Amino acid sequence: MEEIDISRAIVEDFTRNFLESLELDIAIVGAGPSGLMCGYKLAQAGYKVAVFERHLRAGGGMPGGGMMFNSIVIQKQVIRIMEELGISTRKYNDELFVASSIETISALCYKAMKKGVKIFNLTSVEDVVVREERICGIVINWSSVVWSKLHVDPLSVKARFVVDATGHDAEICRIVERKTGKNLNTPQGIVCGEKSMWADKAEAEILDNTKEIYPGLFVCGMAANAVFGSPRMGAIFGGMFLSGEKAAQLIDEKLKGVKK
Ligand code: 48H
Repeated sequence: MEEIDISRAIVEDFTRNFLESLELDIAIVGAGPSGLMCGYKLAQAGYKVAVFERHLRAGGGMPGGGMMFNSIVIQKQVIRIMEELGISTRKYNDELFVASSIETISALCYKAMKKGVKIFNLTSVEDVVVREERICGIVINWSSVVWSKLHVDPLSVKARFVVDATGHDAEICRIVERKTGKNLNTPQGIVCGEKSMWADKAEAEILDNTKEIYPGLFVCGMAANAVFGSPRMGAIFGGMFLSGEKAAQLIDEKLKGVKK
C-alpha cells in the first residue's frame, strides 16, 4: 500500500461525486432535520439530490437536543416516520414521544444517503443563480474560505429547484430578498423574522409556511417559520420532519408536471 494511493482514491472519489452533482434536480441548503428529510423523500421518489452543509458534521440543531440534553421530543403523528427510519422511541404521554437526538439524526443521515442523497459538508452556499426571475442554482464555496474571509471566487451548481433548509437564519431567502428586490412570496415580500417561543402555534403553522417562496426556491423547517413570522418551538422536531416531507411532496408535484 502506498500513501499516494490513499490520496488518489480520496481525490478521485470526491471529484467524481462533485462532478455528478454539478447538475441536480434539487439542491438543498442545510443538513438539519428538515433538509435531510426533504432530501430523503426526494431521493426516494427518484430525484438527483444533494445537500450542502456549512459545518463539519450533518445534523444542524438536532444533536444538541434541548439545551444539550441530547433527547428530542416528537408528536404522535410522526411516529410513522420514526418507524420508517427505524428509530427507537419511548412514549412520554398520550401526545408526545421521546427519542435520542443522536440516533435520530444518524438514522436520517444514513437513510438519506442510502437512497442516493449526496451530502457535501464544509460547503457554504453564499449566493444563488437567477435567470429570468427564477432561481436555477446555487453558488458555493469552502466554508474555510468564507470563515477566513479569503478572497476566493466560488463555483456554481445548477438545480431545477433549490430548498432553503438553513434553519433560524433563513439565509437563502434573505439573499434572494436582498438581491431580487423584496419579491418573496410573503405578504410584505420580505423575510418577516421568527417570533418568540410558542410550541403549539409554531408546530401548527409550519406546514402552511412550507412552500415555494420565490420561483424555483422552496423553504422548509425553521426557516419557513422565520420567513413567515411564525414562532419558534424549542426542541420538538415533528414539525421539522413534516415540513421537509411536505417540501419534497410539493417539489415532486411540480417536477411531475414539467418535462425534463
Ligand atoms: C450551507 C448552511 C447555510 C449556508 C445554514 O438549524 P437546522 O437544524 O434547521 P432545521 O430547520 O432543519 O431544524 C431546525 C431545528 O434544528 C431547530 O433549530 C429548532 C427546532 N429550533 C427551535 C427553537 O426554538 O430553537 O439546520 C440548518 C443547517 C445547519 O446545519 C447550518 O449549518 C446549515 O443549515 N446552513 N449550510 N450554506 N449558507 N446556512
